Amino acid sequence: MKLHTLPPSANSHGCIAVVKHLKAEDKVEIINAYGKTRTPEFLAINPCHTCPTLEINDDVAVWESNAIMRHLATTLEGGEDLYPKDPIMRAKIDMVLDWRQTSLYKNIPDIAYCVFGMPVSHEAAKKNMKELLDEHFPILLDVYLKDTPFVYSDKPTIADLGIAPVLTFIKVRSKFWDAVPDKVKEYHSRVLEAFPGAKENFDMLDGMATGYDGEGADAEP
Ligand SMILES: N[C@@H](CCC(=O)N[C@@H](CS)C(=O)NCC(=O)O)C(=O)O
Repeated sequence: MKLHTLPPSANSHGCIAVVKHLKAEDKVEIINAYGKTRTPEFLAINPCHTCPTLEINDDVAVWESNAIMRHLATTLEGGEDLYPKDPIMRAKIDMVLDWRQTSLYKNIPDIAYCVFGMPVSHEAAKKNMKELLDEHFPILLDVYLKDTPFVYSDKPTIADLGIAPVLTFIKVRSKFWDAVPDKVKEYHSRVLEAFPGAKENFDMLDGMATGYDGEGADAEP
């Protein structure tokens, strides 16, 4: 299989971490697709032009990070650890991965995409941060992490790999990061530290986020 990634991108991080954690680099070639996602060759594989993209074979490719993490964890040896087969546990992990896409992530672009030189609304960023603080972090801490160090689990799963790398984006605005509850910060570190194989990728985004000094970098949340 071939995994097309953007190395500093949180959306690629979970998939890279799964491959490295399962020591499956001989079965999954990790490719840097920076600057290539709009080329005819890439669009022929994934018309949505997004990374991560997994080429399963010459005829089949899938995209969307959660779908890829699930496929890797169900097909690679040892993957059950990261995506347990128990149907109830799997339903919870799937629910949290959907929450990541539909509730958590939509608050990130206006907070952080200025780091990529993209236009953002600073007003929307404040509104998004308030939503994270008032609604989504309480759900994360008081529901998903209520009794366990990882999402519904004593061991990290792909649900944690969906969430934690995204949180790094908040560091683009240092005062926003200061406002993040300590327990969320501790969870963020706990997950990233559980996947040392992807440290290089996690650090790339962290460096970009903490190094940002453009407009909005010192805005109050
Ligand atoms: N919902 C998608 C988002 C993927 C996505 O937006 N990827 C961006 C980078 S963060 C990308 O590949 N952009 C390149 C392009 O659109 O050309 C996922 O979870 O995989």
